[in-house]
Amino acid sequence: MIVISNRLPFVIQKDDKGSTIRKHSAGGLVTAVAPVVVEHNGKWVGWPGPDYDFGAPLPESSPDDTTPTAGLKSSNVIPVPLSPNLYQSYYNGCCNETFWPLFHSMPDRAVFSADYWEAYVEANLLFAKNTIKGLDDMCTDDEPTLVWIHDYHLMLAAHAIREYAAKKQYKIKLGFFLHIPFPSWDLFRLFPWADEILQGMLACDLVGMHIHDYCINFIDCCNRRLGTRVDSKDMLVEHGGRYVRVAPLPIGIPFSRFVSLAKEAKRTIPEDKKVVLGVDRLDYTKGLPQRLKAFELLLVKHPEYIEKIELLQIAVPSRTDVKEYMELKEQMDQLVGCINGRFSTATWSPIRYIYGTIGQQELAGFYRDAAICFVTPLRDGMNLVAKEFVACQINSPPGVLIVSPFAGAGQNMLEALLCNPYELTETMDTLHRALTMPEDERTLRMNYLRKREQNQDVNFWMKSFLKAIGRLSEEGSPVVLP
Ligand code: ADQ
Repeated sequence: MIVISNRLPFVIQKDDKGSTIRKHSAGGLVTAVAPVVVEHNGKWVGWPGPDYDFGAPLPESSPDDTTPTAGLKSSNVIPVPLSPNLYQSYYNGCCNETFWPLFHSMPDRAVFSADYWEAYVEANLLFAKNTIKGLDDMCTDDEPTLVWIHDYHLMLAAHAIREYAAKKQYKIKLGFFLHIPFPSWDLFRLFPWADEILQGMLACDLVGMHIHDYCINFIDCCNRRLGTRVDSKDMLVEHGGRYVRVAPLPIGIPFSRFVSLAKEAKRTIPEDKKVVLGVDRLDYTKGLPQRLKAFELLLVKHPEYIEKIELLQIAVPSRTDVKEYMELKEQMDQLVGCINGRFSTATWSPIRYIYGTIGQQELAGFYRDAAICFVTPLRDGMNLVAKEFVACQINSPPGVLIVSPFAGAGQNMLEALLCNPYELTETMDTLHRALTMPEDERTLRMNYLRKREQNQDVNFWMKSFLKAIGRLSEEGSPVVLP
């Protein structure tokens, strides 16, 4: 198995003494996929971070490393060299300023630049070339090698890998998973190089996305832009004499790890306090200003909550060198200041705002002790925070999850309360409903939510992906399209 992602599962950094070390990247993807790469002696291809000097030996994991990447030897890792200029135009430019807003249905924020696109093509080719090095080491005559490409950073990488494997007669299976939404045809067609993107993704055998709607959008775009024959019922696209399977494969979280963390975490919120919790990267897709405004409206319309509840918003700094993100930071600082200035009393402030990363143990404590988790993105591929919250709800009676229908999580966490974050009154009313929900209803809803996340955790997701791509090879003969 070869996994390709924009970043390696750890960042290579210099410590105080100038030695190169690995800094583990936490996250469900790494937790689930790294052990499989280790078990099968596979490889992980990705950018190692700006501190790594190319050609220098890669650091091995330290003997006391207990993270999921500890078993990845340097021979299992292929770092992709990207110059600072290339990284700027490919990552900050094309990925963050073009694809991120466009795929989140915010075309007004998207920058369409030929220079960014050129950098994207070049970077994808570099990822492909480095993957090819791994193929030479790994491909045998027996089992096909699985090449698993992750996310919108690498939508063009598959084509060159497929061509090379065909030339060398290597048996491979190419899978792609998109972690963000796939937009509708009306939006996707705005991208000037849309054909190349679709063809790049169709160079795979399997294209996985979080939910059915994104898959249907993708299939529709293939049909309307490329004129390919598609079967929307069986989710197949015919391309270059092959059939590409498109599958909804909703990602899960390491459920039992979050339960253990929640069991061990210290109390974070006093028992007599009701906290509404928000945890997000500081990103304009997460609907943070709307969330603060809905909370403000609640205090106006329901003054009985004054001095009784608190909104605890934890926001991780993200993409801090992109202009839109700097502006959002300023907007949040102002809003928090205004609302706190307006409602604070001598002993209480309505909003506690943490701008920073917190450790997973402490985070699990907040998830466990909060009365409500307030997840209101304007658009979100899935949203793991909603899932982590329910995993950590081990206290009785439990809290309430509110989630936006515009997140993938809103489509399959059916027992959560849904609210449209664009509509402040509806959001405020939903918050009020959650704060006054009877205990038995909270328990019933939370039990269902927790059961589903426990059954469909991140390992389930990974196995589902592997099964879906394996099924293709079992079928062998092409499927007849209507
Ligand atoms: P993200 O946009 O990063 O992921 P999300 O799914 O919410 O969004 O994951 C955020 C992660 O960061 C969570 O695991 C959370 O615990 C962590 N986190 C958030 N705030 C934190 C803080 N202050 N301190 C520490 N940790 C914090 C993309 C897509 C999503 C999709 C995922 C996975 O945008 O839609 O769900 O990939 O496919």
